[in-house]
Amino acid sequence: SDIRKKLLDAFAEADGGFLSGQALANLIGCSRTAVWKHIEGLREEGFVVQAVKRKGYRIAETPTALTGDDIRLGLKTRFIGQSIFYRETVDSTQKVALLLSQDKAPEGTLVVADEQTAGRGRMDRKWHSPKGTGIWMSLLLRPNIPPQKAPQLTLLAAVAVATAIEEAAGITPEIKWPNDLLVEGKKITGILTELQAESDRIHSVIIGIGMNVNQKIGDFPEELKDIATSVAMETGSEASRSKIIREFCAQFEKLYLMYLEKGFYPIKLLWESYAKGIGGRMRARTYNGVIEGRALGITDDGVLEIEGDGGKVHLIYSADIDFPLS
Ligand code: BTX
Repeated sequence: SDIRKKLLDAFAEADGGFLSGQALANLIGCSRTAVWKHIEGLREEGFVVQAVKRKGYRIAETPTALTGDDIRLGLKTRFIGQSIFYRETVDSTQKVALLLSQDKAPEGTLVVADEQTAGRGRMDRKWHSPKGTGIWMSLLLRPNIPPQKAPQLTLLAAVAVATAIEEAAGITPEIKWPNDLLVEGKKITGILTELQAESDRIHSVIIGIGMNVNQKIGDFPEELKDIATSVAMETGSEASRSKIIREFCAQFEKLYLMYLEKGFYPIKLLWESYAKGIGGRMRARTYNGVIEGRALGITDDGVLEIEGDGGKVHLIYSADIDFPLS
């Protein structure tokens, strides 16, 4: 609610310091009883709120489990993540976001779940989303751009995720075109962009992000052990999922506003600085067959260019990429 949000903003501003009940009531514009009720609500969510006579309240500890309010605590964006829809378990956050988008949810709405029972990747592949370990989220956007430019948003999201992991955890992932983030060749994040559009107009774009954060090797099923990794496996210590989500929201908003104002070019430059495999040989498995050759880079529209052995340059809009090739 609005009161809850203002309360969290006030605590974030106080940065672990005390705020009196009266000061909170004045700041928020509600009664002290309402403040007290919301503080009880925070406690039920797992926040440790200390109350000291004549000093007031302070947040001593945030919950270990992921909660919507924990994500909100200290989120400094204008609209990305300002409306958070958190659930412990969903089938897929993509599905929930689609329903919310049809229900007129505002741009920037973020659906976050602690667990997905039917998380999905591209082409109906499965996305392993076990409870309590990763970030499974979907972001709702309503950009005023032609539908064919929507894939640029996948690349933009990849840059935002890479930067967020860098800022929050101190490791630098590489981006594999178009939608994988890798560390030492292993997948740490996957991105799935889904579009609802007419021929010339976008209704909504839903960007799904699955990030492995606190899994240990034993948490992955056999078939993923050699190809997947997590933030904790790379850094050796557990990371705060809510902090990474806030960092992502801040990075995404900055890049998205820049994109809407200046177009794709600045995003392209950032994307290239994280990209892996450009300049080397790649194999692209597309709907229409396999193309092999040297990856030249991406166009200003985010399309991958591969120069075949005959010298012909192929434009790749959608494919699975293999490299390095042996
Ligand atoms: P993708 O099709 O590029 O990758 C899917 C493939 O990745 C799977 O076939 C499997 O080999 C591998 N994989 C599955 N789970 C994991 C995992 N946890 N870590 C590493 N590798 C894995 C990538 O699709 C896009 C994934 C988007 C997931 C998000 S989660 C929030 C949102 N909701 C939803 O249902 N999907 C998105």
